Amino acid sequence: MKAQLEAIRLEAKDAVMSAKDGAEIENLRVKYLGKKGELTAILKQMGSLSPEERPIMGQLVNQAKAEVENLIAERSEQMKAAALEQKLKDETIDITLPATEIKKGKLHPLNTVLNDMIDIFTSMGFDVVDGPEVETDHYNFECLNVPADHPARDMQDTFYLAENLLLRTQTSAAQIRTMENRKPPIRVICPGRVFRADEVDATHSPVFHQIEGLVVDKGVTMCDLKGVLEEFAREIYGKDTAVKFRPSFFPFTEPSVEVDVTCSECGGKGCRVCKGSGWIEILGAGMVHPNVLRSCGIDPEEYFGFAFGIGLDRLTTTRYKISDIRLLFENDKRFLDQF
Ligand code: 2NL
Repeated sequence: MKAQLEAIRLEAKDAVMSAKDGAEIENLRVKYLGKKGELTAILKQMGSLSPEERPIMGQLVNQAKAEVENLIAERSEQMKAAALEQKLKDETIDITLPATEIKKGKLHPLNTVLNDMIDIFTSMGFDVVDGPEVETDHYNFECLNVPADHPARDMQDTFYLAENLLLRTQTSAAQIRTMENRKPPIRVICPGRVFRADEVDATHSPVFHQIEGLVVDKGVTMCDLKGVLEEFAREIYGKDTAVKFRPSFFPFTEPSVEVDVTCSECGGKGCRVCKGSGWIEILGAGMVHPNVLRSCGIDPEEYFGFAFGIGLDRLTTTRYKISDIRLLFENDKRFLDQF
């Protein structure tokens, strides 16, 4: 019986140590330790032994059972550890693989050009101010020396919301408020959306964008206006850009000018873009009309100012050679992805 036990013990040990998975281990547990298992069977045979042999044999069987149990536990642990190892190996991330591309958004071309302009003017000491898109007749026209019977009102084909309430036709009102609320020296630019009842075509839109600027201080002259606007034009169009000031008229400035730069398409030779003239008009400007200063509580005997208005949409279409202003507002992703 002893020899039989020893054979079972060795066989069990071998079998457990070479078991390959949990199911096999479980089968072995049943085979050797189960109710009908081989070691249990030996215990049952003990009736045939002498009373002296019985306890010795019982101890041996129990030792063998304990040993097989320990082996099973040990082998299970080993297999769990090996499985974990394998799992970690299988799930390793290869960090040398190229990453999936993250799609970054980008600025609308109008905002790119606007940001450039803000950089240029803030570097010259201007603040950026903001205002509402719905204005009163008073701030949009009256304060700007455009009384009710002025022909400029007809020219602007304004969107009225009520008798004295309208969509602003220029961003000047924000600057009027700045003059009311701040003491000179004043240096501000005011970018924003403006509205006119224009017929839509390749160069006109009822919604467009403007950047107005205003400087008010003692001793400000037309030379300051020229210096600031020449510097601006050269920053935007390049160092060699020629800048031309032509006399013009605006109700809110006197004298008034329109400013042209050498056509960036043909370099001044004349082409389709500049309609053969070699020049492109980029802005209107002038010395702030004394009536405008007075309407904001600034004494025109003591202070002078200059102001300008720049169309952002035109600047953007010429910079990027965009043939139709409507492309800026349709927001077709295929178009916008090009910038
Ligand atoms: C243009 C050019 C201009 C102004 C806007 C302005 C603002 C204040 C006082 C005086 Cl608060 N003027 N703005 C001046 C000259 C021209 O715009 O082409 N407009 C249609």
